[in-house]
Amino acid sequence: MGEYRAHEGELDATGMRLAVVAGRFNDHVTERLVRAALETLERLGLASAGVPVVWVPGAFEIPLVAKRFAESGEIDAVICLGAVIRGGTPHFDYVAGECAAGVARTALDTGIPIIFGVLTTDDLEQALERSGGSEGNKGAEAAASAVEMVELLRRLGKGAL
Ligand code: INI
Repeated sequence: MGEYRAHEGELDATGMRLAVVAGRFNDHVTERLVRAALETLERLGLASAGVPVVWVPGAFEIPLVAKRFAESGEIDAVICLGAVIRGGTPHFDYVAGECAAGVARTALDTGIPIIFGVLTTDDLEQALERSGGSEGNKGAEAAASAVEMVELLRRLGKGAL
């Protein structure tokens, strides 16, 4: 392959206005995601004291609050954190599907990065693995994705292409 021009956002959160929306359902998991997200933001230069964390009943409610933040004009990106665990209930597909669709739609409708840090797993064990266990922490990844996207969009907005 020949030369090409790559564009990637940098991981410096200094001065960014970020918000977290977290689902209380399965909060023993989502609490671990929230903590990892805030720790990551601290590491990337943003004091967690300045990052609002809004708890909603469950993943289904996340998009509505994310939309409120995105439309406020005061937030650069929203980090959505939740845990939808199948556990043999058909409810899973509705909750997980609507949450993902709502998050995606809100990002496209508002132009603000709405990051999908919502675990969708078959069981609790998988959820624990992905919230600080053997598979890392989706909350930390989501926080880094938010910072990267804010920086990337800023750069593209300045005509970097
Ligand atoms: N919400 C979740 O965040 N995770 C789940 O696993 C879950 N399950 O399995 O039902 C869940 N349901 C609640 C849902 O998000 C709403 O809060 C509820 O339906 C009220 O609208």
